[in-house]
Amino acid sequence: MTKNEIADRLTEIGVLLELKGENPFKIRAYQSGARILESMEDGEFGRLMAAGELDSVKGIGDALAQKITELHTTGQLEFLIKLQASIEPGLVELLDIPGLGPKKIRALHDKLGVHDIATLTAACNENKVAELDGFGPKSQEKILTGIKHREAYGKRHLWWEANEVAQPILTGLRALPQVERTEAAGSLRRGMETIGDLDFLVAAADFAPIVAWFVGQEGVQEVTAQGETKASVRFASGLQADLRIVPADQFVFALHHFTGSKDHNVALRQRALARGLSLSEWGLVPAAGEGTAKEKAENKALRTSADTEADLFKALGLNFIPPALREGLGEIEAAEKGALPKLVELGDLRGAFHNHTTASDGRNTLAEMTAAAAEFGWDYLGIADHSKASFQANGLSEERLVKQIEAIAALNTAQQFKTHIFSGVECDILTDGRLDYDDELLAKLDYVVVSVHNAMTQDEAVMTARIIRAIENQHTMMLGHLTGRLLLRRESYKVDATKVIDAAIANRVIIELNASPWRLDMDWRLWAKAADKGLMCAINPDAHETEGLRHVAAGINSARKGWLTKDSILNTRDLAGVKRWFAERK
Ligand code: DGT
Ligand code: CA
Ligand code: CA
Ligand code: ZN
Repeated sequence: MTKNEIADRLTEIGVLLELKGENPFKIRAYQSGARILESMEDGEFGRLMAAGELDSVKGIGDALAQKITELHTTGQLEFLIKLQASIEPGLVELLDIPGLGPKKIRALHDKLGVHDIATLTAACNENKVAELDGFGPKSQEKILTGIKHREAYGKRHLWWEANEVAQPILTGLRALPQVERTEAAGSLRRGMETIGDLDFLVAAADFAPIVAWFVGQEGVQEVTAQGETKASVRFASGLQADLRIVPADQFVFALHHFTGSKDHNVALRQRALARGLSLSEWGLVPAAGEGTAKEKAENKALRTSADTEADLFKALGLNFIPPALREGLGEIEAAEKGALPKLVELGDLRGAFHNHTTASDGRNTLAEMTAAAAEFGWDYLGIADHSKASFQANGLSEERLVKQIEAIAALNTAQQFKTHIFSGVECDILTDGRLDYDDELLAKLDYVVVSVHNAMTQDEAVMTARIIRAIENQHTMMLGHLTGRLLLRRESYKVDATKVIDAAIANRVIIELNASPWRLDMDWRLWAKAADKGLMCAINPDAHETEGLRHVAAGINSARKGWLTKDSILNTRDLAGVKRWFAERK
């Protein structure tokens, strides 16, 4: 870790200690340590570190020198990790609000019981902050404005919600006569679970009318930048969108560049350089010679032409790399060897498991959910309502679950729908890892999904053992939402994913890819390796209403980012195939 990064960590320690109300001398030691490092020259720092003489610097004592050394050599600091874990995440979030430092947050916490943004908002609305010593009506006002700003502008956005904004913009752009080609690029195109901003790319010769349309769209709250060939706008939700317009013969290069990711771009640019070529948003040109990349690219004679991204990749000796895989995680090496996977597609899904009905906390009945699945053309639909321990979700008692099994059997017999219904359950994993129903009842179901819904603050070892015990239950066929995270809203519970994955493989238990746009759990970053080891996946919408079945599309995004193929996803199999899988597992 570099000197300046270390200084940042020391500053962070100071802030966190202050947030905890620790001894002011201790706090000051970290603050001044950070300042000393910042003003030190890199060479001097390196020399002192190598000689082990950091503690000879005035203001850096033994303890601080040790921590700096640990950060420098390992890039981590045990002390900081523990400190971070010891503070409520809600309190740390409050630091983002302008005008609120650690001291003030401490006062709000101690005097008013404020521990996150919601409780702070409530305290302001009750005028309690205005009456507090050291605050006042003006600072209360400022805090409220800060909270509103943060909610509206400061955050990332769910892919699902960003895509709902993006699609009509694409449709609008395509309808303009000047627009020759257009695509959404950036993280949206790569299918990331959250989106910082939207990036639109247009090929055209006549720029002005397109820029005018873009900044004049309904819903634009502010035009944050406007030029001849580009513009940026902000919508009421806080989501921002960038537009760039390029000549048609640069479109593919610009599309590739602005699709990213940055890591992928850097790696691909290096590959180009190794072949004597320079790759940029303007084109692919010889690296040597006169002129900047842009000047060279403008010289058509030099630019390799490309009508599609496949041409671009081919010019670099690569197979086409789907945007989902462009994260700089080995995709270029695989493309070179012709070893890219044939990624799963939305059209591959034949049904889905883990869906709720009005029997627990869903908003549509069994028949309505089945009708919606039939309309999708799905061969089967799995119903997995909550179990009795999830009383807050109206979980089913034994009697009610037996009734549901009978109702599903009757619907299947009546053949009212083309879609077959599987009887499942989303059974709570109790705090010690036992399941919420006894074996006799679980045996009556087609399949059992097990999930954690309570005691989410258990420490990692306890939580991991709890989930593994549930996986080892002979009736368990799928594990629901591995970490319980809610994107942009709630952190994961602590669990050792590798151990759980290994246990699932050993017990032939599927881990779901919960496709709810708020979850996308298990995370795509874990899938490639897990599937390689033999883990099976099910893309489960966790639908609580008919509309929710559509969320499988978000799950497909993550599955693709996780390099998954049809073979490792149960719900790409046909009805007979799924029945066979269930039967073999029993
Ligand atoms: P986001 O918006 O935070 O969800 O993520 P992206 O990937 O959409 O990032 P954004 O909007 O900042 O930029 C779009 C793409 O443009 C990015 O994925 C790669 C490319 N790009 C942007 N800045 C750089 C850069 O400094 N270097 C390189 N190589 N590429 C960049
Ligand atoms: Ca972006
Ligand atoms: Ca952008
Ligand atoms: Zn659940």
